[in-house]
Amino acid sequence: MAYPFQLGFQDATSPIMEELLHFHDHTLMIVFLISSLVLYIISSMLTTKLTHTSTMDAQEVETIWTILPAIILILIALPSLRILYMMDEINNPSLTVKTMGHQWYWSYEYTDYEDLTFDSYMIPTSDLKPGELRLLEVDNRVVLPMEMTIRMLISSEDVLHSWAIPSLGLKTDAIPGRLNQTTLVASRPGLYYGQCSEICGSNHSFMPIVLELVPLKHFEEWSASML
Ligand SMILES: [Cu+2]
Repeated sequence: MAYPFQLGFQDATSPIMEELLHFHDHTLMIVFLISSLVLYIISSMLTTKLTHTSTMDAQEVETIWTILPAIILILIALPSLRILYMMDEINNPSLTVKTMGHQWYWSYEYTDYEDLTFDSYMIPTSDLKPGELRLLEVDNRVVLPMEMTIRMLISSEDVLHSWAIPSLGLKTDAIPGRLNQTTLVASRPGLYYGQCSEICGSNHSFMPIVLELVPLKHFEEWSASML
């Protein structure tokens, strides 16, 4: 989860999020280089008289400052497309979990099991135990096996919501009448927090998401205890 005054992203928990972090750093590097160049040019234009004939009118330099930005754009677009297609891929999921957004809680359905469904409400601040996180803890966590491909199906029962887990690089809109799909792979166990990321109403801030990623053996024990 995020810590106070955090500026960057949360640590990556899925391979996709690692890719996204790399891409973010790569793009930001280009932005910094362009910004410093522009800043340098602005300051030199303000402090000098540009009277050199070969910079006032020159085909060569115009060719360069047309082609160079095009190359830079390609250098951003290609890795971006690569990650886009990686995120779209679903290879043979081991488990499917359907989540529905409601005003204002999430409900989960493990469709591979006969009757494994539950609602997940936020724990009110007055009921929190010491060490629990305000506005983030829920009464029923989504327990999932780690290191496995899980297919998340996301939809909504009333208004637009968005099911988001930053450390897994997931954010999928929950749209009434439409079933969205995303892949979830966690490379390590732990608790992962997220919040509804679509302004959905007055209690929008009070429908958090908590994933509990555990080894497969523990997941089996949990699912058996839930049936
Ligand atoms: Cu919502």
